[in-house]
Amino acid sequence: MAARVLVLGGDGYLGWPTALAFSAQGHRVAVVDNFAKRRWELELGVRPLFPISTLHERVRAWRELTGREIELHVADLTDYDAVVSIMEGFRPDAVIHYGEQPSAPYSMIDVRRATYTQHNNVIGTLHVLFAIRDHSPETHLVKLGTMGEYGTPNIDIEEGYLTVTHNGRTDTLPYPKLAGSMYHLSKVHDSNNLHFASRIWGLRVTDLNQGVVYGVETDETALDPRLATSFHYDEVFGTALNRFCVQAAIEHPLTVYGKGNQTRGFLNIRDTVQCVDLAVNNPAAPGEFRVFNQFTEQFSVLELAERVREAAAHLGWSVTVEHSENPRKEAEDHYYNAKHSKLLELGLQPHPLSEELIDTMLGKIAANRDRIDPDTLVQGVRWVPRRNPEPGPQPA
Ligand code: USQ
Repeated sequence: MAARVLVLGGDGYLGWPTALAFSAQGHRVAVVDNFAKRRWELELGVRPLFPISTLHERVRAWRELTGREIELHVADLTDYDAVVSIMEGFRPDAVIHYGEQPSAPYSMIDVRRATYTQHNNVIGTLHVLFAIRDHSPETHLVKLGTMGEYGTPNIDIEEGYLTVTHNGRTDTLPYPKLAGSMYHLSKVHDSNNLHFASRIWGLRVTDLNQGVVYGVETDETALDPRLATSFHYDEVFGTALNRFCVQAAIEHPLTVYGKGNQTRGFLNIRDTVQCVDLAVNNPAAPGEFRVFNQFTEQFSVLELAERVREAAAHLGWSVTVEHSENPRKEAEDHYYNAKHSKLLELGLQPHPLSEELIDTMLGKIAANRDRIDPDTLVQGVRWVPRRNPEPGPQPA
C-alpha cells in the first residue's frame, strides 16, 4: 500500500536518494530542506564532486523522467510553525529525519559551529517530536542517529540497550554513550529526547545508529546527471572511504589520521536506502523506541586506505598511504565489536565492499577529476586547539 513519506533533509547526500527510492516504489513523497548544507559549502569554500542541480530542478527532472511527483517544502526545522504546517498538511505515515548538521569536523571548528550544530539538531528534532505528538500522533519517526554515539567502549556494543546486573538486580537500560565530537553529542541528546517521547507520549520511534556511509550513487540517482547526489570529499564534509577514493583519483597521498587502527562500522549508500526502507515498512509500535545499528561491515581506517591503494594500483595509479598526526582526539588502538543483526533480521541484503565496487567508485570519480579541489582535502580542523605551541627551530 502506498505510504505518505516525509523526508527531512531531502536535499542531502542521503536524503535525496532516499526520497527518490520511496517515490520510485510508488509512495507519496514530500521533501523538506532549508538548504543549510549549500550555505555551509559556501562558508567553507567547498563543493560536492558532481555538479548538483537545485532541488527544484532535481524534482522537475524526476517528474520528467518518471512521471512521479515529489512535493517540495523549503523550511527550517528550527521554525516550529513551519514544521507544524507541513505535518498538518501532509499527515505522513512516516517521517525520515536526516535534517541535521552531519559533520563532526564542522562541529569542532569553533564555539559558533558547535552551538549551531547542537541547537540546529536538537531543537529541530524536538520540534519534529512535538509536531508529531500534537498533530499526527500515529506517524512513525525514523531518525538518523550515529554509531558514534557509543564511542569505542572496551565491551561489545549492543543495539541501543544493555542488560546490567548491579548489586543483585537486573535491568535493561540505554547503552552508555561516549560521543567523540560535538556533532556526535547532538545525536546523543536527540536519542534521549526520542526515547522520552516514546516512553512518555507513546510515539512510534526508530533511531538508526548509522555507521560511516560511502558510495557515489544509487539506482535512482544514476538515472540522470540531474539526479546526482551531493558527494563530498573535503576534510569537513567528506567521509573516510569517499575521501580516499577522491585522493586516489588525483594520486594524492591517502590521509590516514594517526596509525589508522580506528575501527568503525561502514555501509554502502545503497544500504542506507535499504535500511530506511525496512524501518519504514516494519514500523515501531506506539510507545516503542527501537534502536538499530545501521552498518554492514567493520573496517579499520588503515584497512580501507590499503583497499583503495590496491584498487588504484590495478588501474596503474601511483598512490601512497600517508600517516599524519591525528587532528581528532580518538582511541587509535581499541576493541570494537558492534552488534548489527536487527536490520538483517528484517531482511537487509548488504552490498559488501568489493574491489569491483571500489573500481566503480574510482571510475566515476576519475571522470570528474577536473572538479577536484586539492586545497580542500586538508582544512586543519583540530579537536584540541594548539595552545602555546612549542617554539619551532630557531634560526642560527
Ligand atoms: N579519518 C582518517 N582520515 C580522513 C578522514 C577520516 O583517518 O581523511 C578517520 C577519522 O579519524 C575517524 C574515521 O576515519 O577515525 C571516520 O571518520 P569520518 O570522517 O569518515 O566519519 P565521522 O567523522 O565519524 O562521521 C561520519 C559522518 C557522520 C556519521 C558518522 C558515523 O560524517 O554523519 O554520523 O560518520 S560514525 O563514524 O559511525 O559515528
